[in-house]
Amino acid sequence: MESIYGDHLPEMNKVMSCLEDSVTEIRGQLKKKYGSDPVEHCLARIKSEESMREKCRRREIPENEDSALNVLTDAIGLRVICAFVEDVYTICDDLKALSYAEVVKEKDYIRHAKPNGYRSYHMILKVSGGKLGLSRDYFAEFQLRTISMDTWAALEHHLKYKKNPSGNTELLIRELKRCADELAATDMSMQTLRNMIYRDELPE
Ligand code: 0O2
Repeated sequence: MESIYGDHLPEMNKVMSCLEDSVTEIRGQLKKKYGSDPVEHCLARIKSEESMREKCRRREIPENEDSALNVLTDAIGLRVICAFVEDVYTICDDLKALSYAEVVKEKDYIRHAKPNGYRSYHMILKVSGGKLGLSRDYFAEFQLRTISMDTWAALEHHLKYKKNPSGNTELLIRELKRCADELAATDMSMQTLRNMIYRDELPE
């Protein structure tokens, strides 16, 4: 079967590498400026053929190249895991300043957590093909979050796909939300501690 991405996979990989390089450069600059790396780790992936087709079906849109590259915007995805909450916003600002991409959508699920407790900062970038010598523009999704937010999202993702034999779904949802809120409170405390320690060195 032909790829849902047509013959664009090589260019998509180039866009992904370019964005990864930009994150590395931003990290380097911030490390030089403030003495510590604000990013714990960064993961990048092209959404698998199977996941992309599944998402098209879920959205009830055609399983084709147009849907994968023009309608859905997360074929190229990067997840940046930061040490502290304020680092997320610092990295976001630097990504917004990239010369070859523009932000077309942002969702601040940190200040406005999803009802289930999910927290993360989502940003869709439109990467200019013209500026990178490519045949077209590409969308890429950034998910930026702290270690705690990432831990919760990973565990919730596991549980979401598990059958709940207890039948007590409401309790499960409530407990997941409670864990998310406790982790968020811990993130706030850790941020306060860091601000006390690095009072004179952090960005305003
Ligand atoms: P996958 O397989 O992880 O990629 P939109 O139409 O853009 O407003 P969309 O695409 O749902 O709606 O965007 P949103 O809300 O920004 O979420 C996009 C991605 O964030 C999801 O991708 C998940 O990866 C992650 N995410 C959002 N909500 C949750 C949540 O409650 N729990 C966890 N663990 N992850 C979440 P996909 O395509 O749904 O899945």
